[in-house]
Order: sequence, then C-alpha cells, then structure tokens
Amino acid sequence: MNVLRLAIQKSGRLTDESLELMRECGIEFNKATGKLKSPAYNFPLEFLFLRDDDIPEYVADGVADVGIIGENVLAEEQHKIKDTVTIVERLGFSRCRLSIAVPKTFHYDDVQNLRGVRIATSFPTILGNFLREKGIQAEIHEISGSVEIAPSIGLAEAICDIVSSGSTLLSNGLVEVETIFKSEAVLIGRKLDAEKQHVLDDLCFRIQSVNRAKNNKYIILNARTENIAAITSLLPGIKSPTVTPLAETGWCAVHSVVRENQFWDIIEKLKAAGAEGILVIPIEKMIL
Ligand code: PRT
Ligand code: ZN
Repeated sequence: MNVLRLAIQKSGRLTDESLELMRECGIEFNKATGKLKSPAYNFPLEFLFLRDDDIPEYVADGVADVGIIGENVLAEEQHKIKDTVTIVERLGFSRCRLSIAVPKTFHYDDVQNLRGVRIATSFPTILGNFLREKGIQAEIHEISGSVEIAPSIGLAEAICDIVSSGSTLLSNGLVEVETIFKSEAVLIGRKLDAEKQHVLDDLCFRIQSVNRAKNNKYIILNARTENIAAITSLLPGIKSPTVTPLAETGWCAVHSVVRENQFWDIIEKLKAAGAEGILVIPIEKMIL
C-alpha cells in the first residue's frame, strides 16, 4: 500500500488541532518530541513535522503529498508554487484575519490614507496584491515577527498582521482599519497517483464526517400530539424528523439533527411551539 505523507506544523498554533483532527478520524500514532517523521499505526499515512511556511513548497516539490496550514500561508507562498498546490478541504479551525492597523493617532478615513506610508508585515505578497488592487503606492517593510511593535519603535507608520481576538492590537495602541484576507486551517494537496489519491479520498471522507458532526447537534424532545406538526416544520433534520409515541397517550418524542449555528434560534421557536424536556446531544460522526 502506498503511504500518504501528511505535513503538519511542527510546533505552533496549528499543531494540536491538526493532530486532534487526525485522532478524531480514528488515526493512531505517537508524536515523539523532536522527531521529524512518525508513521500512523492503523492507516496508510506518515506524518512529517515541518515549519508551516515551508509546507506549501514541500507539497509542490513532492516531499509531502498533502499538508495542513493556514490559508494565509498558502496565499503568501502562492507565487512559489504556482497552481501545483490547491485546497483539498477546509478544516474550520484556527480562524483569523489579516488586517491593516494604524496607531490611534493616525488619521484614517479610507485606504487612500495609506499612500506613501510604510507598512510593516510578514505577509508582503498578500499585502502587495491588496495595495495593487486598490491602486495604492505604499512602502512594504517585511519583518518576520513582532510586527505590532513596528510603529512604536519608528520602523513603520502602519502594520499588516494576523488578528484573532484583537487584544494584541489593543494592547499596542493600534486600530484595525482594513481586513484584507480571511483565513482558516486548510488541507492542501497536489496531483497524486491513483493509489495515493484513494488514501486521500478516504482521509477526506473521515474529515468531512468529523466536521459535519461538530457542526450539528442531535436533539430529542417531547410534545403533545397536536403540536407535532408545528414542531416538525421547524426541524429539517437530515431527511425528516423521527416521531415516536410515548407510553403516555397524547404525547410523542421527536428526534432530529439541527445545525449548530441555527441551534439557539430553533430552540426558542420549539419551546414556543410546545416542546418540553429538550435534550441536546453532541454527535461523534455524521455520515450522509
Ligand atoms: O514556527 P512556524 O513558522 O511553524 O509558525 P509561525 O510562528 O509562523 O505560526 P503560528 O504558529 O503563530 O501560526 C500558525 C497559523 O495560525 C497562522 O498562519 C494563522 O493561519 C493561524 N492563526 C490563527 C494565527 C492566529 N490565529 C494568531 N492570533 N497566527 C498568529 N496569530 C498571532 C498574530 O500574529 C498576532 O501576533 O496572534 C497575535 C494576534 O492575536 P490576537 O488574538 O491578540 O488578535
Ligand atoms: Zn511560520
């Protein structure tokens, strides 16, 4: 069997959630610290632990077959890999945005105020694309870390950096003025031979089942028979809700699946329609 080589960030923000996702997919392995490679025991997969910035090029060169990185890194490295590497699956974790921020004292109305300004960033390609699209001439000052301190030490008038909660900007007296890229962790890959593609398809099927389960909740509720029609109309479910009679006459139990993002909204409506004893249960895997 052909082993699929999956590159994962060696040690950083993506590492734990990438490995956790593989465990949720039923893949067993041991990650010994300091090791560059680790085989999976029960799936034709080998992990390669690398710096995230190097992963797109390693996938393009064939050192790895697939990899997990932030979409921002893929966009930043795109010019090195052309169209050989593409997104295979969106993974939904490590969500963040790449934004331009300026000191509180900077007068900012719109992007025109960035003309001639020095902007410090670790993402010169994405920033360069944005400025070109907007027709703005500014000076991109590439630095590799601690971008947020650049204005206070006089290195630049503005920055372009990753923002998640916004607390780093706040504590450095900076205000977010433009969001130029939205990112989440993605599985990237290149063209593979039939045997490896088959392993990748199997892995993607597992990832989709895990992520679909995370985005949905199983709900069980009781209601009087006369309220069932109104209640089931609120519950689309995978096909349609399951309705079973209770031992007490005139009552039924309804089982269904609701999307996490619609959940609170639906619960309020269900209560108003006469639902009682509502149980909400996490789903482990969801296969359509
Ligand atoms: O060593 P290696 O090169 O492998 O790692 P790295 O230091 O380049 O990357 P790492 O581990 O910091 O981040 C990996 C990926 O996580 C990024 O490419 C993003 O896709 C994603 N991610 C998600 C983030 C954040 N959230 C994040 N908050 N990456 C960085 N940050 C930093 C940001 O640079 C800023 O300093 O956190 C700060 C802002 O956070 P808030 O919450 O204060 O806004
Ligand atoms: Zn990096």
